[in-house]
Amino acid sequence: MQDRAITLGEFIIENQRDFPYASGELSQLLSSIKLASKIVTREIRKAGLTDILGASGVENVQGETQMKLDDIANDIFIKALEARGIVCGLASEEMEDYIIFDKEKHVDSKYVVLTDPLDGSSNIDVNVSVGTIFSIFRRVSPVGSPATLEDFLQPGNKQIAAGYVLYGSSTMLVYTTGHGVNGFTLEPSLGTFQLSHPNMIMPVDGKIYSVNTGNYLKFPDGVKNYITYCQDVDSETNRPYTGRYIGSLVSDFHRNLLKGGIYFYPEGTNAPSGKLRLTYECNPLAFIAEQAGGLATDGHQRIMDIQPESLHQRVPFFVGSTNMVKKAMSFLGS
Ligand code: P6P
Repeated sequence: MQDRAITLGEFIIENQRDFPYASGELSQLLSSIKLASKIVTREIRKAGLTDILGASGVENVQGETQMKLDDIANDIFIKALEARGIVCGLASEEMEDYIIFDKEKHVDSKYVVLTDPLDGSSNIDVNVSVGTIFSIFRRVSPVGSPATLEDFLQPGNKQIAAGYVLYGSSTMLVYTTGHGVNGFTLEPSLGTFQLSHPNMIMPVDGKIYSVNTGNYLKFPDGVKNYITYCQDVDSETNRPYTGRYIGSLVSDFHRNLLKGGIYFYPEGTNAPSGKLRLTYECNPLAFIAEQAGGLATDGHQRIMDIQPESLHQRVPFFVGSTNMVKKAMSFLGS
């Protein structure tokens, strides 16, 4: 009998003990994310043939141009998560406020989800890979009552699961429940995610740095000095490093997770607190990074120790190989 890779559903059941408050709840939750990611994959793979490329004509709460697929992906995740009765509310980059799912059907729901349903969507029109990022918390408000803002503003160290979907040359789902990181690749002919990257480990060192050097003049001196360090010639420390910046966070993060590297979006005069959002971009990727042996900080403190003050709060973000992030921090006075 030909061996086949274990499916995501089989993997979850085998590892159900890893998910607190178990009784199959993780499998239901991830199953809805699986379904949504397959539907998003279908929409993305034919985007050039349907009228879903380009801007939607509105701006999101960030004041950024919303792409048609941002809105479509957001709706897909809302419907998929609402269909299962275990999530009581959802916060998303595409919505100013969180939404509470129907109280009757979700009266016993224990979890909330925060997501960037389609990060890097401006790349869609030029056929560059994009991603979904998600973060899962156990609610802190009483079960049986509507979700509250407090449920969504928990520090990242309270996450019970987090992950991303990369819509790249293949569609991959990578997640953690705090017991390591595992990657699953969508087998399109079967429509199943199959374990392709078990126990993912981020190299503690790397030779790749990902930053938008177009903002160089706007960066603080410490960041400029670290970029110069990356570009200096020093064979003993494998420098100059290679610059790789796709402009799609999930893609840059995933490559650095596999090969080693650092991604950073620091504060600058163009973005006083950086660009990336703490709750649904930095926290979930920080959870993945740390579970894979990497590190994620705002340049000074662990991302997952930051107490969020608002849903769309931005923070400077340095994430990747531990030794590279620590080196960058040393240039920032940390
Ligand atoms: P910039 C996409 O909008 C995103 O949130 C990340 O995916 C990406 O890394 C970053 O912003 C790109 O921003 O300012 O370099 O174009």
